[in-house]
Amino acid sequence: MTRRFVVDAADHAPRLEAVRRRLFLRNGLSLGALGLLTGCNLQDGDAVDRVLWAMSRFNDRVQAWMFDPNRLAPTYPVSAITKPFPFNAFYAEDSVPDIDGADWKLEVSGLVQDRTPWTLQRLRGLPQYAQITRHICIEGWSAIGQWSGARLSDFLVRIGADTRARYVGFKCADRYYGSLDMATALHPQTILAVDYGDKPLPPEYGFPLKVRVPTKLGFKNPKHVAAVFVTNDYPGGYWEDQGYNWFSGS
Ligand SMILES: Nc1nc2c(c(=O)[nH]1)N[C@H]1C(S)=C(S)[C@@H](COP(=O)(O)O)O[C@H]1N2
Ligand SMILES: [Mo]
Repeated sequence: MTRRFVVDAADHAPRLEAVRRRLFLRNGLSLGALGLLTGCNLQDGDAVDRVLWAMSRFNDRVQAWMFDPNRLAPTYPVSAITKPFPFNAFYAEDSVPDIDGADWKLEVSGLVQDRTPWTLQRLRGLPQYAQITRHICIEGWSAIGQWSGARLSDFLVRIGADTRARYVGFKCADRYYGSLDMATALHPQTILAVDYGDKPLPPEYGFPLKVRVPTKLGFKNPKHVAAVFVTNDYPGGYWEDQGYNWFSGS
């Protein structure tokens, strides 16, 4: 794969080689090591960009194939929880969406049997799981928090999702969007978090619903989720479409 890539792009070979090495470093890092990484954007020319995008998509497929659905992200004791937990979004904290939980509904679409929207109360009626896990942001910080909610896998079964489909996508109230491969969506630690600590998720951390995916980097954890859909068409994501690797996890 690597050799063919260099031959095809002979004109750009030296430069591509350097960028390739950088990309491999980024994608080859473990979640732990990624904590040390600061965000770097791919700022090269069009040709280089296209090859990099193709490679990043290729890496997604290899990583998904290597993903072990039984491997769990580390969990921590209550004493390890980071206080205060950091806020992060593509906007400042005073622009956090103001959502009324009473008339909020989670929309459901795509390859599912039952598209009835879900109320918060109904989501809370599914078996709830509490997890203390580490959130790792690609911008170079990490923090430990406790999130609780239903397993996304239980929810997918309840809506009659086609779990042979490739992706589960999410749309958020703040124009953010994202997606997971089906194996990660079905992972036992992937939850529809409605509580932070022992209280409902506060607005800044994603009220009323954050998809908490401890096997993935922070940007793969959409907050203020408004809609979920099941699809075979690659849905991308807010940061993924700007160059971050889609799989971004372990
Ligand atoms: N809706 C929405 N979800 C989002 C984001 C965002 O801007 N909007 N930012 C992502 C990123 S990059 C991070 S690190 C985490 C931050 O979550 P926190 O505020 O709970 O720390 O949310 C992720 N999910
Ligand atoms: Mo992030």
